[in-house]
Amino acid sequence: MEKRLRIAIQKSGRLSEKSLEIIRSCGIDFSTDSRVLREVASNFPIEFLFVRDDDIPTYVYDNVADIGIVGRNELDESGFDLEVVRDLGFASCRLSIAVPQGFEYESLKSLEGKRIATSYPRILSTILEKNGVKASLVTVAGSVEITPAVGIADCICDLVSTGTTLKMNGLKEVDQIYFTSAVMVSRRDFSSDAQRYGILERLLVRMDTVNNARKKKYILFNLPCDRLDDAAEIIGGMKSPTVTPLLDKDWLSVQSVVSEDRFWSVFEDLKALGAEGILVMPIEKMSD
Ligand code: PRT
Ligand code: ZN
Repeated sequence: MEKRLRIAIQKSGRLSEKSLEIIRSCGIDFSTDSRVLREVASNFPIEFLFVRDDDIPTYVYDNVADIGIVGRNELDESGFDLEVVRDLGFASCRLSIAVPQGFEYESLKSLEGKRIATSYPRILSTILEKNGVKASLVTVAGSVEITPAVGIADCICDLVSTGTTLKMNGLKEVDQIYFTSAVMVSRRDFSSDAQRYGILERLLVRMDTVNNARKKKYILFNLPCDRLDDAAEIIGGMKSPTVTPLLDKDWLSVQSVVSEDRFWSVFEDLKALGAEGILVMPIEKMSD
């Protein structure tokens, strides 16, 4: 029987939708019934396990799943030595120290001897240790923000994205100590399972192809013939722009690919150079 790549994905939460979208953007079809914990794709050898995000590093480490999509924070907090095969960049946020009004904070040293509530004791204690700070950690699974108000901690260390939750609980973010986003992980020795690893490689090629395309735009414009060299310079890095003659012998049609981050400056410079009829198109897939 053909082996399948087993991927662990968060069942329901901040990572779920985007994780599934990444797989779908690779042309992989599957149905998602929220009651089902296991699902098989119809057109690619991949099987999904829908689980809590905290369990994903364990499942991958214990060979229950081959790969998983999880926040780097959960991976580091788990302590399992897994391979990060791709940083996916979404669900990014930070782990911050936040204090109530009246708490004088200057640096991590201000935490000496304090009680800090957190759901990330491993990550926090590593950072405190590196900075030579001794504090007592109060580990809580959730609602960390409430702990100073109820008197079980002096301050907190928690994930922050917009900062609204801290403000609503009368806390002030004073130090950003760790940054995280979603990552795809595998076991370090996974390549020894040649068949399943081969499926992962196929998946990664598809993911990279889609990702490459998202960062680029396809641009097409008409240009007076004598400006072609200048246009090539503006676009830059273009090995072989496709240049097509037009019926009007003084004009050419030029096509190229431009990265998203440079797009507007290229567009404006081409316009200033005399380019006309500039068409810009998204690219769906792109291989190097
Ligand atoms: O049920 P399960 O265990 O699977 O899910 P969960 O509730 O443990 O996790 P979930 O879905 O909340 O978060 C999954 C991952 O998303 C986290 O591990 C992070 O990697 C990432 N992420 C990104 C966040 C946030 N942003 C975030 N803002 N995780 C949590 N928060 C919380 C934070 O703890 C705080 O309570 O949101 C609140 C702060 O948000 P702001 O916008 O008010 O600052
Ligand atoms: Zn969780």
